[in-house]
Order: sequence, then C-alpha cells, then structure tokens
Amino acid sequence: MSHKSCSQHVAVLVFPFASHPSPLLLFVRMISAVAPDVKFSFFSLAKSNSSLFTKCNIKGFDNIKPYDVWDGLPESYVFSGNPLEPIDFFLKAAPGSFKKGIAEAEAEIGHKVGCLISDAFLWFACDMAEEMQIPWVPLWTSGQRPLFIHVANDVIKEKLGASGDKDQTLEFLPGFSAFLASDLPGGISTENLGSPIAVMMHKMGLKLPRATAVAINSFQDLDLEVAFELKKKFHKFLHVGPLTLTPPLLPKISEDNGCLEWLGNHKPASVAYISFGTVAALPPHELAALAEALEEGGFPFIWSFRGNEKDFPEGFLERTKQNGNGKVVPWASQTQILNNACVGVFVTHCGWNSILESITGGVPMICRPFKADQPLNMRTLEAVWKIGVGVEGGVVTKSGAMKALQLCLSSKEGKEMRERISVFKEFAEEAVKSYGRTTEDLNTLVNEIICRPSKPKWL
Ligand code: U2F
Repeated sequence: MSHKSCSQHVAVLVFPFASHPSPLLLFVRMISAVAPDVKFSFFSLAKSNSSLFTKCNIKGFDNIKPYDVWDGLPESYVFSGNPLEPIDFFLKAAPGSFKKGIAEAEAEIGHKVGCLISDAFLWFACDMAEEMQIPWVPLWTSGQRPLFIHVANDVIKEKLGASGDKDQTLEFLPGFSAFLASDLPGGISTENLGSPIAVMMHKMGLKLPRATAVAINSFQDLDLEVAFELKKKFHKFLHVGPLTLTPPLLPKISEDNGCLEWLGNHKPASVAYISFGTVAALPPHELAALAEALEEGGFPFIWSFRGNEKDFPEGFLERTKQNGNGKVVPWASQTQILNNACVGVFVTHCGWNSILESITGGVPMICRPFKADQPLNMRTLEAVWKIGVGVEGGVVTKSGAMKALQLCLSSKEGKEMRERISVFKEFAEEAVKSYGRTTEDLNTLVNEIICRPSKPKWL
C-alpha cells in the first residue's frame, strides 16, 4: 500500500440513522491508516457519535475527531413513535447544521477543509463541495445493484410507466432480467415521492454522477457486470469493501452474551443465527411462527432480539433456557458469530452489512426482506448469486420457515450454497490483500483525490 505525506483536513458528513455511521467510520479509519497526516472531522449527531466512538476502538486514531451537529428537533419535541420523523427534522436542519460544524472545526484545527466525504444519502454535500471548490467523495453503504437502480431511476420510470406494474421484469437493465418491478425500493417503483427518504434518494440519484468519486462498501468481483455499468455512470467508481475486512481491523468484542462459548458445543454448520438488523422487526405472528419452527424442528439457534418478549409463544423463552437449544440475546457480536464454523444459516432482513458479513463468514441466508434495498438484495442472493433463499410467500410461516431451515442446514442445495458462498468469501479476502482491487482503489482515492497533487480535471 502506498503512503504519502499530506496535511489535508477532510470533513466527513454522516447520515446518523440505522447502521450508517459504522461503515463510514471504518472507511475513514482505513484512509487514515494510509494517510496518517490527514485530519478527519467526523460530523454526526451527539447520540450516534457517543455510541460509535466508545464502541469502536479508535485508539491510535488521534486524527479522527467527532463533532456533534444539531438534530433539528424542536425543543418541545416528543418522539411520536414514527422513526421517519427524526430523519425529516435532521434533513431539514441540513446542510446548515453541517456548515456550522465545519466552520467550528476549521477554526479549531486551523486548516480549511480540502475534501468532503459523506454518506451517499447526503446529496446536498455535492453542492457544498462545489461551492467550496473541493472534491466530494460519497460512500454508498449498500450493494452495487441498489446503487445502479438509483442512478438509472429516470430510465426505470420511463420504461415502467406511471402504472408501475409490479410484475413487469427489469430486463431492459443490464444484468436485471431476473428482477421484477416489485423488487424496487419505494419512490422508484411508484410515483410516490412523498416520504423524505424517497425524496432524498431521488436527489441522490441525480447528484452522484457529479461526485469526484463514488465509493462503495463492496468488492468488485461480487458483481462484476453491474460494477462495469456503474463505472460508466461516475467519474470514478471505487470499491473499498468489505470494510469489516479492510485494515486496520477492529478489535474483537470480548462481551458476547456467552454466544461463542455456547456455539463451541455444536456441530459444524448446524446453528441458525437470526437478526433483522438495527431497524426492522418481525410482526408478532411471524415471530411466533419462526419460534415454533425452531422448536418443532429442533434447530439450534442464536437470536439477536430487541422486540417485545410477549410476542413469543407461551413458555418459549423458558423452554429454550432449560433445554439449551437456543440463545435469545439483546445484541450479538454478529461478525464473530458468522465467522464461527458451527453457524450454518443466517435468517436476515437482507441489510447490506449483514449480507457482507454473511458472505465473509461463508454462511448462506434465509431472507425476509422488509423495505428499501432489501427486496432487491434478496432477489440478488436468490436468483443471481444463489447463496440465499426467500421465505415462501415473502412472510414467515411455521411450515415455510421449517422448509427453508432444512434446505439450508441439511440438504444438497444447502451444501451447494455454502460452496458458492465460499468462492465469494475468497474473492473478498483477495480484494483486501496488498495487491487486491479494494487496496488499489483505496490508493487511488488517497493519492489522486485526498492528497492530490493538483486539481483533478473534472473539478
Ligand atoms: C440499514 O440496515 P440495518 O442497519 O438495519 O442492517 P445491516 O445493514 O444489516 O446492519 C446491521 C449491523 O448491525 C450489526 C451487524 C451489522 O453490521 O453486524 N449487528 C450486530 O453487531 N449485532 C446485532 O445483534 C445486530 C446487528 C437498512 F435498513 C438496510 O436496508 C441497508 O442495506 C443498510 C445499509 O445501508 O442500512
């Protein structure tokens, strides 16, 4: 990896919801390890910064400094239970909140910001960077396919027409013949741009082609065909993932609710790990159906669960504790669990970080997607990469869950999925080696953009 002396001040603008801040910090740590003289000011909400900067060990990264920005909430605000509301307030306060933060950081550090890195969602960073006449590098925290969909938004709308027929295939897009309009995120498959998220994604799709470079938390060999198409859309398209594998690695978490020790007593590839990420939750009847399937089929399991325990079938938690067949924990060290050879399947909502972590752990997936990129991710896992299966009918039933668990844990198809996933795992490990493509793209980012000798021609 090439090193360079460069005393640049980089502002990092975070989308502080769901799991978004974590990959952005991993990205900054990775750049910082190659360009240790660069100062990074990391702008996010106070709550997110305080959990991220204690959870992630940033010892040795004195050049990354968190700054809290205003959340935009009125003083009298009381959370209504609608998770979109705080996002709406946050977006309304931006970009002013970020500009204020940047002015403070510049005064404190004594260096003007010379490059803007942001979550790709924060489309307005494009205008900020253009005003400041500095490069803009957005990080897309999901996969190649959802990114392609957002930049091909207008073509899709034109082809699908106003009716938005859900059963229409997307064969007019390269590499998408197995996909249906119903796999698309809201705001693309329908004309309804009503939600703040849909508006944000639409604006993002328009601005990303103006970025100096678009970075993605993925590796090129995972989706070569779509990566090739994306390269045509952007000035530069850089694969910088999987960020959980890129050096410097985070230290392993020692507190894991006893999951790893418990796993140690099981046969290889026999345990189901269940988690639906940081936002999604199974409705009560699906939760009960999954619990019943696990019990009746005698499948050993670890369940990362943050919902209402009353939704489990009566006595389920007590029986599980007594017979030791499973563990229900409020939070799991997911990457470590998925890297344990005893785990044979991951029941997931198809959030991108979970997918990458399952691939790098070599674990096939049972998919129960909810919204946004998740249905598209599921179709990719099932129909393109063939390393996952959807639950029958799109919702969890006891018989559907049992079938999917049996298929993944004890059938020939399950074994074949594991073999295919091990090839992707190898590609991922290759990508982050000193000669790998991810490392190559990181060097391009540092040498040509962050520590650039002169203004790149597209600025
Ligand atoms: C949004 O996804 P989520 O944040 O809901 O889900 P993931 O992308 O899968 O990320 C969840 C992360 O939380 C970690 C896990 C992942 O890194 O390892 N985790 C954990 O460590 N322990 C636990 O018990 C449970 C989770 C969005 F909803 C998706 O549609 C997007 O694809 C995604 C990325 O943009 O963001």
